[in-house]
Amino acid sequence: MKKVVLIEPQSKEDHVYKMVRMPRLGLPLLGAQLKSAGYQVELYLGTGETLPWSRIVDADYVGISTITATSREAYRIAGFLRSQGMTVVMGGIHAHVMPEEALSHADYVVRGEADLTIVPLFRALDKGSLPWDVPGVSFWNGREAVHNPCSTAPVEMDQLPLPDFSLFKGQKPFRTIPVMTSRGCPFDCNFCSVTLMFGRRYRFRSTENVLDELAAYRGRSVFFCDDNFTANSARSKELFQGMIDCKTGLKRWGAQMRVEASQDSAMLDLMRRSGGDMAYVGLESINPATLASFNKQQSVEEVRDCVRRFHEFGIRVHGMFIFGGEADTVQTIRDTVDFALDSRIDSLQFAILTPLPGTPLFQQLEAEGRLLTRQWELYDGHHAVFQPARMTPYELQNETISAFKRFYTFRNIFKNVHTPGWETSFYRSVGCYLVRHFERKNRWYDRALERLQDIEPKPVPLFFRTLKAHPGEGQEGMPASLRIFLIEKKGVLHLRLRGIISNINLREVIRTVRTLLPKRCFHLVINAEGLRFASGKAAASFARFLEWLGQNSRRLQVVISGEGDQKDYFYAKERRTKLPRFELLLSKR
Ligand code: B12
Ligand code: SF4
Repeated sequence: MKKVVLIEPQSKEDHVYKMVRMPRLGLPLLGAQLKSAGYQVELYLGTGETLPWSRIVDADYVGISTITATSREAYRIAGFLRSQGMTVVMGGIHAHVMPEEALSHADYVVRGEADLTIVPLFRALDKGSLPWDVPGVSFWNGREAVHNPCSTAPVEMDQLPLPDFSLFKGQKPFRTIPVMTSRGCPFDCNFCSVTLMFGRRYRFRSTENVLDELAAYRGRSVFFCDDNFTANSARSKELFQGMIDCKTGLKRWGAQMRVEASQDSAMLDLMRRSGGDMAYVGLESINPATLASFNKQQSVEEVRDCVRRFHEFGIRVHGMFIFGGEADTVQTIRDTVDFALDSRIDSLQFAILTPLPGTPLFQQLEAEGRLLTRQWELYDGHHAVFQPARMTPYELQNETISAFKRFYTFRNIFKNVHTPGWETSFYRSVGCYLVRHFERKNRWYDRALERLQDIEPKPVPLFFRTLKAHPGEGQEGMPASLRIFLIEKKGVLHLRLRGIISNINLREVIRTVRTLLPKRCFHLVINAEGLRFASGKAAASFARFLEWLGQNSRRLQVVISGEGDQKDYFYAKERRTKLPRFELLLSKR
C-alpha cells in the first residue's frame, strides 16, 4: 500500500491565528478520499521545526497545502523533501494563484479544488506517467511547465466525503471542530481570495448531509468555516431548524457572516436556539468610502445596527475590521475603536488590508508600484505591506497596534461584557496578552517601516484603469487590453500606456486624460514603451491625440522602446509634427 503524507505548514510568525489550533478542511477531506482509494494516509500540521520527519520521509508522496502567509514555510519543507528525492505535490489557494512560483518548489501543483483530482493524480503517479489528463494539474514536462486547464464543473457539496480528522497524527483533539457547509460567495470584495478558488456560485450541502456530520460532534464546539454562512437565508433557517429538531447537542457554534444576517429576526431566533453563540461578522469599516472601495456592498448604518441586533438575540459578536483602504486615514482607525467600544462589541480583530495575490486589490497595488515587499509570510493581516493612499505604512502599522491596545486594555476585559459569563472576558484577556506580545516581537518591522518614511513615498496615481481593446483587435503575444496609469511626480504628469490602443479604448483614454489634465499642463511625459496599435486607423487617431496634448502642454516628452514598428511610427510622427516641444526619448531599459 502506498503511503501519502499531507502537511499543512503553520506560520512561523507570532500572531493570534497561530493560537487557533484548527486545520483548514482541505487535508482532512483529501485524506478521506485517498484513504478510501486504498492509500495509507497521515496528516500533519506544523513547521519545519516541529514536524515528525522520520514518519514523513518514508512516504511515497508528500502533499503540502499552502496559503500565502505560510507559503515560505511550505517551500522550505518542500525543498528539504525534494533534496531527499521525494515527490512533492502542492495545493491550496496560494499555489492556485501562483502556480509558476509553486512549481519551482514542487513536482506537481494542483490548482483549484482538488476533491475530484487528487485520486486521479496519484493514480497517474503510481503508473509512472505524467498527469496529462488530470484537470488543474501543473507539472514539468522536461524543462517545460505544463498547466492543464481546470475543470469547469465545480464540485457539488454532497459528493464530498466527511473530513477525517483521525488521520492527523500526534495531535491532541481539536478544541473546536471546523465544519464547512457551503463553498463560494456571491459577493466580490476586492481584497478577498475566496471567490478565486471557490467561485461566486454559492453551493451548499443538503441539511441531512450536514446533520449527519454534526451527529458525531455532540458536546463539542463547532466553527462553521463557510465564508458566508447565511448567504441563502432559506437554507440557513432550514439547517438551524434541523439542528434544533435533531437535538444535535453541540456545546456551541460560531460562524462567519455578513451584516445582512442580523436583519432577519426569525433567522437570529433559530440561530440562537440551535446553539449559535458567536457571529464572526465582516464589518470591515465605518468609513463609507472605504466600504465602497472594497466593493463590500454594505452601508455604515448596517454595520452600526448589526451589533445591536445580534445582542438583542443573545448572540455575541466578533467584529472583523480592515484598516488601510484608499479613503482611510489615521482618524478612521481611531474612530473605529470608539465605535467598537460604544457598540459594546464583544471581541474584534483589526486586520491591516492585505493585497493577497490574485485579487483585484493585488493587481491594482502592484500596477501602481505600491507593494513594499513580496515576503509572503508578512501577508498575514498583521503587517503593512503596501503604501496606503492617505497615511504612511508606518502610521498604518502603528495605529493598528494602538487600536488593538485601546480595545484590549486591562480595564476593558471586564467592561461592556454583553453576555453574562466569563467567556468574553477570557477572549479579551487573551487579546490583551497577544497584542502586547505581538508588539514586542514585531519591533523589527516597525523600525523597517519607520526608515521607509524617510524615503520619498511612492506617489498615489491620479488615475488607473484597464480598458478592453475591441474584441478581435488583440495582437499575438499582447493582451487585448490597455492599461492607463496617470501620476504626478514633483509637478510633472506621467501618463503610462501599456497594451493595445484601439479606436474603442482610445476614446476613453482621451476622455480620461482631458478630465484629469490641468488646463495648461507644464510638463507631460507619456510612457509608450509597452504600447501597440490595433490598426492604422487607431495609430492615426493617436497621432491627433498627441497633437492635442502637445498644444496643451508646455513640454511633451514621449518615452518609446525603440523597437520595431513602434520606433518607426514615433520617428515619423516627430518628423511630421509641427509641435516645437515634442521630444522623443528612448527607453533606458
Ligand atoms: C478556517 C479559516 C481560518 C482559520 C484556521 C486556519 C488555518 N489552519 O490555516 C483561522 C481563523 C485561524 C484562519 C486564519 C487565517 N486566515 Co483563514 N481561512 C479559513 C477559511 C474560512 C476556511 C479554510 C477551509 O477549511 N477551507 C475549506 C477547504 C476545503 O479549502 P482548502 O483548504 O483551500 O482546500 C482545497 C484546495 O485549496 C485544495 N488543497 C488545499 N490543500 C491542498 C494540498 C494538496 C497537496 C492538494 C493537491 C490540494 C490542496 O483542495 C482542497 C479541496 O478542494 C478560509 C476560506 C476558505 N474558503 O477556504 C480562510 C482563508 C484560508 N484564510 C485566509 C487568511 C488570509 C487567513 C489569515 C492570514 C488571517 C487574515 N488576515 O485573514 C490567517 C492565517 C492563518 C495561518 N494558517 O497562518 C485566506 C487565505 C488567502 C491567501 N491567499 O492566502 C482565506 C482563503 C480567506 C480569504 N479571505 O481569502 N483562517
Ligand atoms: S469578504 Fe466575505 S462577502 Fe466578500 S467576497 Fe469574501 S467571502 Fe464574500
